Amino acid sequence: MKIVIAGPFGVGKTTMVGATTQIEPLRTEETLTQAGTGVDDISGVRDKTTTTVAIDFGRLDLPSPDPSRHPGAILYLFGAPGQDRYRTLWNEITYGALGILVLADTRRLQASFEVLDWVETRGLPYSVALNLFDDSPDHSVTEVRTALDLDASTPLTVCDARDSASARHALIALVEHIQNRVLTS
Ligand SMILES: Nc1nc2c(ncn2[C@@H]2O[C@H](COP(=O)(O)OP(=O)(O)O)[C@@H](O)[C@H]2O)c(=O)[nH]1
Ligand SMILES: [Mg+2]
Repeated sequence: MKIVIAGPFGVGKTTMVGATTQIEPLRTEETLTQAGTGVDDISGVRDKTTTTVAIDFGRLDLPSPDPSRHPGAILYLFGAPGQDRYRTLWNEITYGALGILVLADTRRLQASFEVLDWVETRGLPYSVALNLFDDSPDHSVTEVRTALDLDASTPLTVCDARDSASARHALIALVEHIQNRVLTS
């Protein structure tokens, strides 16, 4: 399954691919420079020193806990670059994808709106994972669901993108959502 991990700049996409992949991840990080000043919105992520300029890529083998009900899946993970100026690339990256995991950050929920709007236009199954940071405001999942105007059927999980089990859990929620959509269509 090709899965795209989307979300605003600095939300933890590269971190999540790195935490879950079982192969050496492909990374395309470059140092943030003055050239991005006034172009890229780094508000709220001031400690960030590098940025993804093309894609992150990783692979995760997810054996089924119950093969009689669900087949297992091999996930090919494509992390998208976060900045708006890569929008054309976002369209390319989703080509052939079966689903999108949108990472969101409660410190900057607004930044996820635009990504979610774009994801809606792709018409692919998607789920949302809140990546918790140490200074994330304490909002309930229900409040976030309302703020992001998510459909009741859209999975919303909470994760720590640095933690492989937690990040994996967010990906499994998406895979199950995709499989359920296939089974019910
Ligand atoms: N505290 C905390 N920091 C995180 C978490 N996920 C990512 N980070 C840090 O946030 C920064 C931005 O993450 P990155 O994966 O590069 O974001 P991307 O722009 O979405 O690819 C990095 O310095 C990460 O180490 C998290 O769950 N908790
Ligand atoms: Mg990145």
